Amino acid sequence: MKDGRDSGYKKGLWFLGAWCLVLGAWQWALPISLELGNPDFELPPSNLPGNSTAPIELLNGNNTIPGWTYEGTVQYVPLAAGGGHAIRLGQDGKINQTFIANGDSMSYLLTFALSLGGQNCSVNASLVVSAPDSSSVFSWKQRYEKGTWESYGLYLGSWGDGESINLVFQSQATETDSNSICWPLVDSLLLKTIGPLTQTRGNLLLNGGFESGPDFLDDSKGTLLDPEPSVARSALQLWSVMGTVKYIDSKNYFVPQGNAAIEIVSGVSAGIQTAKTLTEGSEYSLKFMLGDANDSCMSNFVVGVQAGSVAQNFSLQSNGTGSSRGFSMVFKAESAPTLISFQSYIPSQSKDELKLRLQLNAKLSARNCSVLHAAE
Ligand SMILES: [Ca+2]
Repeated sequence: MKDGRDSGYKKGLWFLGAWCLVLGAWQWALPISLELGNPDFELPPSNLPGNSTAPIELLNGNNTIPGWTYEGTVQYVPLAAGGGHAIRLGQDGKINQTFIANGDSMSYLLTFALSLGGQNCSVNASLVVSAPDSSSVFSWKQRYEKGTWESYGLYLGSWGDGESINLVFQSQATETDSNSICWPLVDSLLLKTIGPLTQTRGNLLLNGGFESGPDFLDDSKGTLLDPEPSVARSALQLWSVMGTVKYIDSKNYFVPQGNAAIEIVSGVSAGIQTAKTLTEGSEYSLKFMLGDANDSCMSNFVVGVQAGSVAQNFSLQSNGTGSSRGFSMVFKAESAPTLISFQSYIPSQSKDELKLRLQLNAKLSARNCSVLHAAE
């Protein structure tokens, strides 16, 4: 009974905490979705009826596709029944679209669906997504199934109001024999802007609830975030990314608190890190929540947490039913900005742990300060 009451009490606090964080995010960093032209490629090329079931139509220079211009080998690809259409970027394939930046000091975050690799090819071409001052390469990774769709999030840049921004997708292959290459498929673009983040009440960490990040596609399997060493250029605002982590939403996943969380797969080297200037010699407490992914995996999972010079492993006994638990760690600030990181723990023997997932929400406060501890 006591556990039940405690659990209800905790849920109430989590809810209140989440409400404060979300309110803070809305107040200071209004996210805006921007409309790109034909972002899902469902408006067909000019010489192709929309209901075409032809396997592949080559965009050959005699037609146009609404919203986009293209060069090289670009194919308009019908997907499985009811799955709509996508673009395949073949040899030297490139599509681009120009949009006008709206508002100063906004971060532009892009989410898109990408399918890399195929069953019958020895070489997988990569995809390069670029905008003024930014260029990101997406390559097939061994741990993902070839030819399946994944959604990726990335930081495109930050520009002045009214600037003309050229968004470019192009294929990149190191091999010259194009017959042995599988080319990338692209679909479902979502563009979003976020203003500068401001500290929310009771939490010294900016974006500690991971509410500010790229958008999620409908029925999202989570948005993958590739390694990004710079907090200023990270799609997960103000957190650098080590390895590849997954950004998940509460609509499609169990999330310990708020609308979004970071999922770290156990056994794969990955994590996130931020930095905060604190008062030297003062004690701080870092509170965070860990939750399992509600995927029926029963095991003990471990995350390595570091705040300044204090490093500690925390473990959560998961019953695979979407449970979560709050943890905290006390540390003393030093003169340099304090680095705070959460990293997957690599088990040396147990293979069972490879499948486990971990979700995080983090909060930092000065000790003995009267604040709402959502994770307490
Ligand atoms: Ca589509």
